Amino acid sequence: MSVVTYIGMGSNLGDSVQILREAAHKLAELGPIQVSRLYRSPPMGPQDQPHYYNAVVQLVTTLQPLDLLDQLQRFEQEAGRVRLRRWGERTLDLDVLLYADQSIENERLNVPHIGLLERDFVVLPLLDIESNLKVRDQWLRDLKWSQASTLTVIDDKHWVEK
Ligand code: A4P
Ligand code: MG
Repeated sequence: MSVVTYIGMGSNLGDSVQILREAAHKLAELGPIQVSRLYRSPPMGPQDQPHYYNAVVQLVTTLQPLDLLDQLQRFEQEAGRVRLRRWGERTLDLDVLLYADQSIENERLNVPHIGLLERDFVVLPLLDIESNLKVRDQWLRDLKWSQASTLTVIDDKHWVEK
């Protein structure tokens, strides 16, 4: 059975836009996708690292949660990801933000993704795709900073095809 999932994408090393574009193409091999606009955002965490490029992809897939995580981690490896420091720079970060309306807690996976509600670079792209999303009893569209944030829109929803 297919479920609707949302994947958060971030990159701040290498040719980030191209890396995110390739990641979206790989996600499209797992099922139908829709993409958010493309954003640039100041780093959360250590400030001595480049700005991030962020986007969200909605993926409809038959993969079970851990199988989906395996695929995301494979794509991260293929993008040459090296683990340097927590919240530090990376060529590609792919996070499972939402998996249907399920709550998942095990040693490999926490869904909804921890910190989702505090991160404008996750919430605003989610709202590009779906304006009716409720996470932990909170409507995303009602979050105060959902109108004004530190994000810059870099490109429209067609950035993956360019
Ligand atoms: N894991 C648990 N839950 C999940 C999930 N829902 N999705 C586990 C994906 N993975 C999940 O991840 C560490 C472990 O988390 C995985 O092995 C998986 O089993 P990681 O990607 O290797 O570690 P990380 O990403 O360095 O750590 P962390 O704490 O997850 O970092 P975040 O929270 O992803 O933050 N600033 C801006 N502006 N934009 C960004 O995108 N990203 C980060 C990374 C920091 N600052 C940023 C951005
Ligand atoms: Mg991650």
